[in-house]
Amino acid sequence: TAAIPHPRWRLPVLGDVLGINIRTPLQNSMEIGKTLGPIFERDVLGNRFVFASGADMVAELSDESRFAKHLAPGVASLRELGGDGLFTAYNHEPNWSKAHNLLAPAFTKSAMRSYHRTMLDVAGELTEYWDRRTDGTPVDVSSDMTKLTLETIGRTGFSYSFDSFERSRPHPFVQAMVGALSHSQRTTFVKTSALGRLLTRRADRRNARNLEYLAEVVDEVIRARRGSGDTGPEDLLELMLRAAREDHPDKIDELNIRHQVVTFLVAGHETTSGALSFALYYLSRHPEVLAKARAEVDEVWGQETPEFEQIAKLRYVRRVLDESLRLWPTAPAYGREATVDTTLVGKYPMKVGDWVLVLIPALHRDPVWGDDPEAFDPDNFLPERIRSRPAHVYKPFGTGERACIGRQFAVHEAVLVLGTILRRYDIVGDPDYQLKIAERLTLMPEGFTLQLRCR
Ligand code: MNH
Repeated sequence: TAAIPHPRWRLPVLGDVLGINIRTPLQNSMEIGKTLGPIFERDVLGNRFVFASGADMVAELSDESRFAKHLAPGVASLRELGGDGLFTAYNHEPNWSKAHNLLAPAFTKSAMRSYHRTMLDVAGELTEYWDRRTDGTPVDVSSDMTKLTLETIGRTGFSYSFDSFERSRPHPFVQAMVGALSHSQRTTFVKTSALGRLLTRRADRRNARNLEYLAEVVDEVIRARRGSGDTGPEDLLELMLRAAREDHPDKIDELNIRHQVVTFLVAGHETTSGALSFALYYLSRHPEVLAKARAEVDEVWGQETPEFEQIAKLRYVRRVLDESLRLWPTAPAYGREATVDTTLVGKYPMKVGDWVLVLIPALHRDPVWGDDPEAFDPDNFLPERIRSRPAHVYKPFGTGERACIGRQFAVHEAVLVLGTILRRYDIVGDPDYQLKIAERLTLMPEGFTLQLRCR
């Protein structure tokens, strides 16, 4: 067995305080990993964290007969918001399998086909909105991608519109959600001490107001449906309400339905928005990639409105998305716990319940990705290159039974939107912009703007 390395300067009580920035814990961990290697530990105010990112380690951690999802502290504190909803449920909670079974039909290929029209409509609203901004005024990419993805999940999942493109400011749902995610990220560790709990009281009160507001929006979404008669359109909400009406064995109660609604409204848009924003950033920085992607859209779509099948035919655009999620997986870490006493890569003993965090951006820079893993290269996802790498080295959507249920949804939406933008606009990034990444459990480029011109 081997010792797990940790930073050199370690204080009693405070732990590894050097290099801590509560606003960018993920980027700090990546920095530390550069010197400490593919497995290391950090002590944050007396809380021990092990980060693992070696390809061999993550392959083992993906073995569902030895490991399972672990709710790491930053995610566990989101239970205030998501309760035992799909994302924040503990593995043993009965509502996880019930909701998973109930909602699985909403994530099949035929379900994706049924969302296609709505996704096109929302992309159309984005271009209408952007067409009015082709006079050289820069558009704030993350903010507009968030309008788009929130609108898409609202309408496809709940037949509810946030009227995002009619607003000049983000919908208050977005502000409250960003507040809640940031609060959870910033206060999780501080709260392990009595002093910390005292210090966060003000922020806690603000957070309580955010949570209350989010709950009101969920109420409103459900009320809007109830008002529309007995059965609504075949969407996520209808699947849950119908199960309750028909006394289905997997039915979930009212409280859990609320947890699922807020879970999908948050999980269903925040990460996709970041993914689109990073992809647009890289496209604006790599003219040769942009030209190739656009040529593909012109060839496959021409001037027609794309049919469902024509989205997946944008193979190169898909590789741009995959490569963006390689460099900046927007849900950048997930927890895995041992379900049996075991030894990780033959060196690090783990008892049942011991857990590690998979640091996805570091895994995505493992030597298996070649000798310049920082370089943006969509060809990393050519089929022959994928085949030449071991399995389990690409995990933007997590792993196993608790992996992302919305993966196909996100990919269909993102490729559709990138194709739409590339076909319609010349996009010009600010040449002086330095990529800066905001963290609020998820990752998002901050302050990234584009200038648009209709082609
Ligand atoms: Mn998503 C779980 C990443 C889009 C709904 N998602 C996860 C996990 C990752 C993830 C990683 C696993 C977390 C863990 O192990 O703790 N998700 C993404 C990314 C995108 C994304 C990078 C976009 C890009 N996710 C979406 C969309 C939806 C969605 C879109 C819904 C429409 N995700 C979920 C849900 C879970 C999840 C729900 C929890 C699944 C479960 O545990 O059963």
